[in-house]
Amino acid sequence: MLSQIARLSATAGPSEFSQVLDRGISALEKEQKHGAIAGGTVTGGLVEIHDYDNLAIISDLHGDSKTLFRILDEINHERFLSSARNKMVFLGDYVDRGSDSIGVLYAICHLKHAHPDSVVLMRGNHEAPSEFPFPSHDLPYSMEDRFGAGAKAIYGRALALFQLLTLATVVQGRLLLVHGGLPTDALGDWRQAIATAQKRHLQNRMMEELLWNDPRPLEDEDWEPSWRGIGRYFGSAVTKRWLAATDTKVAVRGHEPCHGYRVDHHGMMLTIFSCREAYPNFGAAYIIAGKHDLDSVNDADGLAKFVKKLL
Ligand SMILES: [Mn+2]
Repeated sequence: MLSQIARLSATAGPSEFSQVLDRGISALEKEQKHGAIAGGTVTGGLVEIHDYDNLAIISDLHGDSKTLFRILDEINHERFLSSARNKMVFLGDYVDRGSDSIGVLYAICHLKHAHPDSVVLMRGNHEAPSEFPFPSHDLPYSMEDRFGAGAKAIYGRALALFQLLTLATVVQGRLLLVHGGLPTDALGDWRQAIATAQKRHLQNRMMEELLWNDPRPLEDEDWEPSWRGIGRYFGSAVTKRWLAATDTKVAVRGHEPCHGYRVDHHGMMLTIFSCREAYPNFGAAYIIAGKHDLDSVNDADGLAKFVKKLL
């Protein structure tokens, strides 16, 4: 059965879609102002979750609303999100490549507005500031296609939404969540660095590396240039430093298609990917686990037990 959000998103016209975007924006502005969601803190681009019952992690969607709606269905999202003690974290890359970026944007804004304390929306490199190069940013064209003359204003609202998205999420004592990877520059005050990365993205590399980096099996150096032409490939020493600084056990990220999930950096890093429309040769998966289960997770292989692959 098609969920209610699926039906609403498929029929939304320009004014209804703008309204949903604006509701997502105001929910994000509110939590920035309060500096908090239930059981956690919000400091600029950083969300820290201290107190929760269950955690779901959904990774790159790339306009694949069909897979998103299947995942939401499997999680029984209405029930899951009705408790502010349950957290659903999205790792970013909502748009581009798939056929329904608009449906995915509609869904995440709708969910954030309806359940502001339960939903964390992170930023992917496809939601980066416009100063960064987009290799394949087709969102403006899909908007023009669907909304005609109103598309330009709506795209402007989407860019305003992107600026408010979270850059890193720490699940206390356990997980460090980012979209791309871990920054390679010397780690000073990491909270401050992430919190201000949006404001300072033209002055330092923090935002670029969080959104674009990829883990690689480098043992003799911290990083090497990325084939993406932006961001860096980083080695396990970088991951080890970040886990120690943030007092977490596993780093979780998306950004690269894989067969459900992939483990790197001697079990310190888990990659997860949640769409398949634009990547038919890979698998889609998500994570769902109770706090009790997560409290006993000490590495990526332990976390992988809670990866659910879509059949
Ligand atoms: Mn990405």
